[in-house]
Amino acid sequence: MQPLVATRSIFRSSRALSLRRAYSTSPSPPSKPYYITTPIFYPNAKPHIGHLHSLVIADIYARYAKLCDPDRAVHFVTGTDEHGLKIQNAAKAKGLSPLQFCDELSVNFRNLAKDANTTVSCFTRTTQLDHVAAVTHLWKELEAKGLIYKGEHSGWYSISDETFYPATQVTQLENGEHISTTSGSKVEWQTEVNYKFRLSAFRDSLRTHYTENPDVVFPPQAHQEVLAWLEGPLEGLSISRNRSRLTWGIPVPNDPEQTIYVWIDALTTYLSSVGYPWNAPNESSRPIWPPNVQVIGKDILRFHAIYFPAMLQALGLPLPINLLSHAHWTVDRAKMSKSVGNVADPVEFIQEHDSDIVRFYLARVGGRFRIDVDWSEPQLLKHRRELVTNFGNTYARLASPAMAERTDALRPADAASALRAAHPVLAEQLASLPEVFDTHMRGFGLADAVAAVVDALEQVNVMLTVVRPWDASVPAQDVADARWIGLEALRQCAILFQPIIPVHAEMLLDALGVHGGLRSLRDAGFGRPALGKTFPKLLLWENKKAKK
Ligand code: ME8
Repeated sequence: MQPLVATRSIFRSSRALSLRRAYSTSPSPPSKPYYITTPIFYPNAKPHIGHLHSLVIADIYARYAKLCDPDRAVHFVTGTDEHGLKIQNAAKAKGLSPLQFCDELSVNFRNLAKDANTTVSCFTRTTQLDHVAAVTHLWKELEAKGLIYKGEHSGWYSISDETFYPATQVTQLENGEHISTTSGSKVEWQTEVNYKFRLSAFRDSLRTHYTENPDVVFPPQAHQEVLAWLEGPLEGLSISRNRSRLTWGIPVPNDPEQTIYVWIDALTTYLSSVGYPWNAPNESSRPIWPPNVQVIGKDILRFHAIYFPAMLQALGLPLPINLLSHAHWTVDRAKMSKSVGNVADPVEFIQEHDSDIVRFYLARVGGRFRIDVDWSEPQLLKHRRELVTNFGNTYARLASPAMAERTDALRPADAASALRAAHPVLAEQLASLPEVFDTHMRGFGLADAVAAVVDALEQVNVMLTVVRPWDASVPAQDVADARWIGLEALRQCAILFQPIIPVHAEMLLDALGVHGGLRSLRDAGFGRPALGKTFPKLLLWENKKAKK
C-alpha cells in the first residue's frame, strides 16, 4: 500500500502510525504529480460555505503534498458544471442565454478560489471547447466498445439534483408533489427514449476493486455504503436526454435529437483537465492520471464511487486512488443549499475575518468529515480566539525584548537535549508532534491533525504559566529554557500549519527567522537549530472582530 500524500512517510516509528491507516491503493508510480480535485460546481447561484469547504479541504491536501515533498508537482482542479436542465431553467428565469448566465456566475467560483488563497492550478468550465471535445470523444470511445444502447427510460427525475431516483427513494407530499427522500428535492415522472450506459457490466469488477482495497473511500462508512450499493444489480444508466427537453448541453455524436446527460459531461472534467483524450494509450502519455484524492460532498458519492469508476474501467484507465466524501455544513440542522437559499456567504466571512481564520474553522470543525455541523459565527469567533491565543499571544510573549534581554546569552547549544532535560513531558510531545500530525493527515484525520497542533501550543502556554518567565525572581536559565522550548514549538507548529493557515504561518516563520528552504515536514522535527537571533514585533491577526 502506498501512503496518501507522501511518497512514503518520512517517519519510521510504528507508534503514531498505528493510530490510523494510511489510505491508498494505487499501483501508479509514487513520483507522479499529485493530482487532487473538487467537484465542479453548478453556477446556478453564488457559491456558499459548502463550496468553500470542498475547495479549502482540497487545498489543504494540495499544500500538504508540497509540505511532504516540496519538489513534487501538484495539479489541483476545480471548476463549474455549466450544462443541464438546472442551468437552462435558472438562465431562463433571469432572461439570459445559458452561456451569458454562466459567464456571470462562474467567475464567482473562480474568485472564491482566489479569495480563499487556494492553489488551484486548473479551473475548468464545461462550456470550454476542449472540454466539449473531450466529452464527445469519451462518448465515441464508450460507443465503440459496445457499451451504449438505446432504450426507454422512465423514472422520477430531480432537476435540482440532475438525477433519477428509484421509486423506493421517492415519497408523495400532502399537496400531491413528489420529493426525493434522499435530498428532499422535488422530482417529476419522466418517460423518454434515450441512450443508456451498460453499467451492469462493471458491477463485479467494481465490487472486487472496493473489496480488495478497503481504504479507497473515506470515511469507512461511505466505503461500506458503496459496497452495499454493489450488492444488488446495477441498472443501465440513462446518459442522454431528449433535445426537446434539454437543449443546453453537448449533443450526442451523430444524433442531434439527444443531449449528453450532464453528469457524464461533468465527470469527464477530471479527465479533460489533465489532457484527455490522450494521444497514446500508455501511461507516459498521461503522467498526471489518476487523481490521488477526489474531494466531494457525501451527496454525490454514488456518481464518484460507482458511475465515474465504471466509465474509467470502460476506458481501461486506472481508478482514482482515494475519494474523500465529506459531510455537510448545515443551518439550523438543514443542509446549506443554493436551491433552499439558507446559505452563508463565504466572501463576506473571508472579508470580515480573513481567509486563514475561515480556513482554520473549516478544518478544525469540518475536518471530521463524518458528521454534519451547523455553521455558526460565534463558533468561528471562538476558534479565531484559539488561533490568536495559541499563535499570536504566545509569539508576542516569547519574542518580547524584555525576555530576550535576560535569555539571549543563555541559548542552549544543544537545544533538543537541554530542553528535554528541562521540560521532559512537553519535549516528548513536541518530538512526536510531526509524526502524529502526518499520520492523522494521511489517514484523513484533518481535525485530529489540527487538534494535535492546538494542543501542543496549549501545553506551551500551560508551561509558561507554571514557569512565569516574566517574573524577575525566576532564575534566568529557567526563563531561557521556557523561552526556547516555546519558540521551538511555534516553529514546528507554524511549519505544520502552512497548509491550513498559509498566510499567517508564513508570517510567523519569517518572524522566527526560519530559512525558506527549511520549512518542509522533514524540517518540523523537534530541536532543529533553525531559529533566528532576534524576533520582530508581529501582529498576527487584527483585532477587528475579536471583541464580538
Ligand atoms: O453537485 N456542505 O454541484 P453543486 C458541504 N455540479 N459541502 C457542500 C454543501 C454543504 N452544505 N453544499 C454543497 C454538483 N457542497 C455537481 C458536481 S462533479 C463532477 C459535479 C459541496 O454546486 C460538496 O462538495 O451542487 C458537494 O458535493 C458539492 O458542493 C455540490 O455542488
